[in-house]
Amino acid sequence: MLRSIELWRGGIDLVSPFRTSFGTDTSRELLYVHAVGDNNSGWAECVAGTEPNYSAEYLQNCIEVISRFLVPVLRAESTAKSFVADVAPIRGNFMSKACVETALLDLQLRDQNISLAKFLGATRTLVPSGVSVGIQNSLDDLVRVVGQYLSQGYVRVKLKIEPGSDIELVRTVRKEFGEELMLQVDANAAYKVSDAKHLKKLDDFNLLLIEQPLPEDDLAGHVELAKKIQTPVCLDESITSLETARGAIDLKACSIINIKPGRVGGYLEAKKIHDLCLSRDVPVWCGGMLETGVGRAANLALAALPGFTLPGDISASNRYFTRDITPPFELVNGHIRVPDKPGIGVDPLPEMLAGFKKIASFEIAQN
Ligand code: SMG
Ligand code: MG
Repeated sequence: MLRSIELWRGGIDLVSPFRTSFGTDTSRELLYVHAVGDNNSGWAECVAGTEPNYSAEYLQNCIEVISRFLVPVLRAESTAKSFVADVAPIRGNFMSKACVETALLDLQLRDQNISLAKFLGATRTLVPSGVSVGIQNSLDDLVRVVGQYLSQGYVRVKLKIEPGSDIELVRTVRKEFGEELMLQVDANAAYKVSDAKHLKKLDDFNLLLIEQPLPEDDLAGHVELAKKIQTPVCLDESITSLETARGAIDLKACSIINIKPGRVGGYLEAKKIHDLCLSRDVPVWCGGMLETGVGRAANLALAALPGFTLPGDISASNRYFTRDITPPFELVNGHIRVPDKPGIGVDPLPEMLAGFKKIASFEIAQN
């Protein structure tokens, strides 16, 4: 039985600034939802950023949505599945919904003594690890940073690009590290469909994919672009549900999908998108939102499913933080181990949680 929902707020510095086409992050504001039951409790991390730049959602707004609209639908017997059904009439707000859903799922799986990986249908115990490289100040810096990551064992590199900082970056990294390197780019919606001719220059570099070149609502633009370039188009921001995934595949707006549970309302929806993509031969991979160990643990469970045939953006803890909130996730030959303990399989370390503030606690009515 669910007894209460707590909201915990904190923050953590990144080891180095992370620059994308929409801005630079030097730290991560954090919101955890803690679902407290009779015998166990579940944890989840909200993936929303401080500002509405990756998507319309942002952290302060998630606190409002969770407190005002999501917690009130909860009952003592709520499960992740019943919660998803109960919040269906509430539009959007996928990151808020995902966070509450995941905390409930973690609680119920701990009660049932089942790991999230097992519950979702994982087929692997190790997940190949890619790394997302932010826009650097110079090509020399880029080569140095990529070289460092490769020496640590990352099996795939993603370069953030934006207009004015794109073809040369890819050319330089290809030249320096060779044809064998698994390489892809992410534009975070920074281009227009009229840039197709320019983006076609990327075709020379044998990239795995280009991620979210155009704005999230420009599906028609992605259809047109995908016809004009050879580099496979992958969607991230545009995919917010099973329905948008199906639409994008049917329309041929993309041939690969980045699945982020936080962006699609949670792990149950993420699993449905995975199943659809598997049945349609659309490769998927697990994205990242600079999560701490709480969010990373759950993503590892998802990335262990059979349709995740491309390495994702789940890097080791030390790529992000000097000290993670959970025991650190480490690279082992370019892979990260999938947690096998019940639920998400990790807890925030008490000494790290001590730096957080419990900003709200909601009692759930008991029948
Ligand atoms: O978690 O390693 C990570 C970050 C991966 O590049 C990454 N995420 O668009 O895919 C993406 C970005 C979104 C987050 S930018 C703050
Ligand atoms: Mg992306």
